[in-house]
Formats: sequence, structure tokens, C-alpha cells
Amino acid sequence: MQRPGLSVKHSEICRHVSDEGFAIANDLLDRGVVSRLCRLFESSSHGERNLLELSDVCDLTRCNEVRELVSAILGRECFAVRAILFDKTPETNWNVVWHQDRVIAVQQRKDSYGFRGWSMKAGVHHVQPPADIVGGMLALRLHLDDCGESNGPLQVIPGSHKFGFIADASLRGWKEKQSVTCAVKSGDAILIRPLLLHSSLKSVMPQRRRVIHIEFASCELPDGLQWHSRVA
Ligand SMILES: O=C(O)CCC(=O)C(=O)O
Repeated sequence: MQRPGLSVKHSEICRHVSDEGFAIANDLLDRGVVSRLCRLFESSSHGERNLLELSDVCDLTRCNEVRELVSAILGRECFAVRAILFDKTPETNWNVVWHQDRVIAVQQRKDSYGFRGWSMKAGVHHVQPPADIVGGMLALRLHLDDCGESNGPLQVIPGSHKFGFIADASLRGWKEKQSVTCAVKSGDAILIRPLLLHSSLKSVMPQRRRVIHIEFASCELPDGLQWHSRVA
């Protein structure tokens, strides 16, 4: 049954994210917004971290199209916590092996039960929280360039987000399951639960593949830990 206040399109996306762990939202961003963002990231090479320090990216997390979509899944109280640009260019091209996104960015290191594997990335503390915290999050991948079969698209294993942290020893079995290739156009978005197993191939096209990857959460962290960024 459709939740009250949700469009049919949003309720279908919610259902797909809940059952399969991902969904594609076609034409989420209009051409003008995409062109502005392409100009902003014209000279980036392989990627950039800490994008929530840029006002254009904060504005993007707050625009109606993004807010309505993300809050249909996480609720009205959700906020953006981390944003990264991924780019593949003819000069900087790579594949990403099957993995789950397990770490979050926090303001300070504080010991708390179930938080482990502390590291620093681009001057920011990162840590793996308990699986229910990262499992409750949502990533929105906004595509600035077309990303078909030959331009390093995201591949996912539907349903794998429901199994918490998947041990390396079980990965082999998962990799034998049917994966889905998420081919998208410029302006489309892919929503994924961070615990969904995903990978991507090298691009075999002499063309850029810019993706703004934004993570959203809707819960507080325990024991005085604070999300590194919080854009609501
Ligand atoms: O955009 C990609 O190719 C996947 C990147 C990714 O999932 C990651 O680095 O965690």
C-alpha cells in the first residue's frame, strides 16, 4: 500500500530500495543544474572528498527533488553527512571490487562500543560503526555524465543489504549471484543502501564519468560521537 503523501513514483522507489537495496531515479536533476555542477567539477581529476564544504553541494542536498526523494525513504528528519566526487577519466581509470560501504565520517575520535577501524581520510576521522547504523543510511549517487555499460557503471547484488556486514569468507558465494548493472544517463540518480554489495568496472570509453555520491543518515550517534557534517 502507498504511504500517505508519497507520489506513486516515490513509493515505487521506496519499495525497490527496501526490497532490492537500490533504485534508479531517472531525470532527477534538470539540465541547468547538471551543467552548473559539471562546471564546478570541470577540473577535478579522479575524485574529491569533503564536498559538503561547498555551498553548491549543500544546496543540492536541500533542493526539492533530492529532499523529497531521500526523505521518502529516511524520513523528514534526515540530513546529509558526507559527499564525495567519483570521476573516471581516460587518464585516471580504475575498477572497484565488490564491497559494502561501511565507514562514516565523524568530528572526533571517541571510543564507543562497536565502533572500530579508525582511520583518517582527507583530514577527517572515519570509523566503522555497528552495522545497524550504516545499514540505516542511504547514498544518493547523482550522475553528471552518461554512464552506460562501457563507462564504468555501478554493479550491485540485489538484496545483499539485508545481511549486515558480510564476511570476506562469504563474498565468494555472493559474487556468484546475479548482479545488476546500473546504466544511467546524465541527470539520473542511483539510490543505494551502503551495505548493498557493489562494484564497478573500468571505463572503456574516452569520456568522463562524474558522480556526486552523497550519504544521508537520520539517527544520532552514541557516546558523544558527532557526524562530521550535518546538512539538513
Ligand atoms: O563509483 C564507483 O565506481 C564506485 C565507488 C565506490 O563504491 C566506492 O569507492 O566505495
